[in-house]
Amino acid sequence: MRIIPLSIPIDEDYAPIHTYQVCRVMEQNQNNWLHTNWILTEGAQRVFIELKFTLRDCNSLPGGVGTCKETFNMAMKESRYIKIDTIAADESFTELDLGDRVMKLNTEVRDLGPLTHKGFYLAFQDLGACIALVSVRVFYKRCPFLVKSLAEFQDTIPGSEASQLVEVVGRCVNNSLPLYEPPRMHCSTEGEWLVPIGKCVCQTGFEEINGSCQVCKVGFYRSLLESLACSKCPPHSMARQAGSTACSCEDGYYKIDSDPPNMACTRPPSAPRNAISNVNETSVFLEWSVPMETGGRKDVRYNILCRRVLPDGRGLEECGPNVRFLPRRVGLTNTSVMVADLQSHTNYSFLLEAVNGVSELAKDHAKQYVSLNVTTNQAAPSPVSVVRKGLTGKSSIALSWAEPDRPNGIILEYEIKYFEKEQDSSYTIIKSKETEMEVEGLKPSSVYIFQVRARTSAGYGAFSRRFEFQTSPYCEYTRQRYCTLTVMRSCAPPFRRCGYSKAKQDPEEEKMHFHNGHIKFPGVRTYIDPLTYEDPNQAVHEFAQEIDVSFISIERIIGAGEFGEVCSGPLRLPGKREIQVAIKTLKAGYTEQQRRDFLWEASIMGQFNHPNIIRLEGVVTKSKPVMIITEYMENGSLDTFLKKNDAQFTVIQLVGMLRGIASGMRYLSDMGYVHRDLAARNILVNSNLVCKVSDFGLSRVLEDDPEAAYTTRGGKIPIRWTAPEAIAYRKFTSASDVWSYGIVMWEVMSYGERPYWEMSNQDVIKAVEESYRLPGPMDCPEALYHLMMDCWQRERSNRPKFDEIVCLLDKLIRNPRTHLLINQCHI
Ligand code: ACK
Repeated sequence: MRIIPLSIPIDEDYAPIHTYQVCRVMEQNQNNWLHTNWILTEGAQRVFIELKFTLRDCNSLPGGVGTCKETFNMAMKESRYIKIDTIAADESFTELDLGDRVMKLNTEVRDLGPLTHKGFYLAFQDLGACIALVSVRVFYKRCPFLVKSLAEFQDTIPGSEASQLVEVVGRCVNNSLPLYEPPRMHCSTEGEWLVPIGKCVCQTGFEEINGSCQVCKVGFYRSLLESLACSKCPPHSMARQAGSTACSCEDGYYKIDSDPPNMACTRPPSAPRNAISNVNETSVFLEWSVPMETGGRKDVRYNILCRRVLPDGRGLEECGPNVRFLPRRVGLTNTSVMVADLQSHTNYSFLLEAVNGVSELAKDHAKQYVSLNVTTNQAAPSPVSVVRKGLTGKSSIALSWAEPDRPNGIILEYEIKYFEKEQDSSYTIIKSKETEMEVEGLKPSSVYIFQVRARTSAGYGAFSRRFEFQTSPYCEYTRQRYCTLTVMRSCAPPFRRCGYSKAKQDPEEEKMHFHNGHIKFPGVRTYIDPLTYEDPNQAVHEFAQEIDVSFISIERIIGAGEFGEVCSGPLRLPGKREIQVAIKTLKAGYTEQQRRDFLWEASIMGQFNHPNIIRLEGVVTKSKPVMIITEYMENGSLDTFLKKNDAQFTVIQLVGMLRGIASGMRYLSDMGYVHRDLAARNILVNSNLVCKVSDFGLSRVLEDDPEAAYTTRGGKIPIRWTAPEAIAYRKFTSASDVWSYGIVMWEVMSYGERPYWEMSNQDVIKAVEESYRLPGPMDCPEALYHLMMDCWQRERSNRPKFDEIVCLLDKLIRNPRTHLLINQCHI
């Protein structure tokens, strides 16, 4: 190609620029070519070509445009020429610009790839333009050598495609290694490192400082790849060399595999302290304090070695397998143990040893014991182990049994307890001096449970296990089964029990009947009003056990009571297993009257012992704050619990809850106690859905001084739950409790709905007076609503008694389809 320099262009600094020019705009059929030399690719598969050029505006040419062009072509050749692109100028120059000698320089970049040969030619084709090519720069991009996250990535040539990423695996620098996976980076066509994956970390014994791995100094260690830096050795350990991956324990100190590397080395504990024993017949309760020195560990456990002192100084013999340790003999976590079934009148020596996680390693560490010598007392007989059935009739069973294995004295008599199977809340006890007897007055074709225990001058032994025997069938079977209540009425006058039958006894045998845990005969146990005590403190201590505050830990606040916060936490009474309790506290600054009122509840609650009455564990009165400790009910109060679990229970589950409440109320009414504030909010629910009656605070005040109750606490009278006669003239009786129970039934069946909704108390009194009654809750079985309505009879003597309610609910639970007729449970 012939190159025609048109003029010598200059740059901004007026320096001449050498260019290749062509300008044959007036001549026809131009085809001028400019070729480069062969350009080596150096392995690049994609190259960039940057052109700088000027181009003359055809319109500005004197004498018309003619064949003038304003573009030129760029081509490349590996094996043959291929057009890369037609290049046009962003800016073209005119005559005027020429005169001013101002360059209107254009820059265009094109990329080229994939290249397959070692090199190529470039060529520029002019078809009749006026061009000056100032520069052609051919280059390719690389991702440069890089050290990142302790990994080296080599200088890398990008791939041939425009958006291709080339994955490069890095090499970990000295003394480092990949964490989880080898480190990787990606080289883009723009020569940039992108998307880092994985990383290297210094190997253990080294730490990263300024991008390289430096050895840990003496006294320091690094054991985990995940930790950043070397750490100082924990107490009682050392690292004698640089680059340590762990520290070794000083003499006399140890570590077990499960100890974390940053934990101090530890040693075995010293002996337990302040060991004491408490003998109860043939049981010994041992208690001690934690060792002075735990060895720096939290896993201190205790082992007991029990040895019997042989008579006449013949030495010691290990206690045999018959001795029981509660909760166990070795590995005790608490500082007490109950040792049971020792021999009576025998000397024992106990060694108490404290151990911890490193005791096994410290072979040469002399074991440290504390020793206790104990003499057991007279003991009750061991349980009767065999009870046999003899002659059996339709209403009698003959029994015989063997003397206990260890009578521990002369047997004075035996007690035989029996009840109809699955009716264990009501049982009968008879006594016999012989090892046999005939039990009479039983129901035909019925299964009975029998248990026997022996008594010596040391007291009763434990009952035998349960033995199950059945009576023979009865010819008038159907009538008997039809309604046990009819039979009961005729044969067992003092016992108002559904399905209960009385045994006829030998006059020799003394007989007592038990009704849900308390003796019913010869006299019915009744509730004693704490008011009958001159000194209220005496009443509290008569019925409530004083608990040392050190046995209680308050863990959280669960609510607010009338006198202070209600909390919960564990109670650890010596010799008893730990239980969760609720703790009612009396807030500071109380008056003497408030203290009495607060403890009053405990004096009442302490008299009750029934599975459906909240159990009092004891009181704390000797330290402050004064507390009432009761069993803990995981699900809190019934009304809140039901609201939280709307529509979550089956009818049978709800009836089961109601049955429990009725059973608790039956017990209270049998005790002669009128609750006066029975409502779902005063029922507590445990984790097994067992409902228990609570809140024994209000009744006393009303009983004591009705006027005062109405003036000072009038707002608290639970109008919606209270029977009309109790509202009108304070006639509080078990029958008014039954009315309240009907309201509780309604609350339960409607999952905690407020009785009479938002009606005012005045409107409720008026509506009830005018015979309005709450409607049946949604999905409430007809039979249950009937029962509620019966509880709300205006005439209180027409309301059912609690034992009838229990009986009816039992029937409903046994056969949900039963249409309940109260008459079936009348006595
Ligand atoms: O509805 P709750 O959770 O149940 O809130 C009240 C709160 O304390 C104030 O009385 C709860 N509460 C009371 N006695 C006990 C208990 N024995 N067990 C569990 N929670 C209790 C009650």
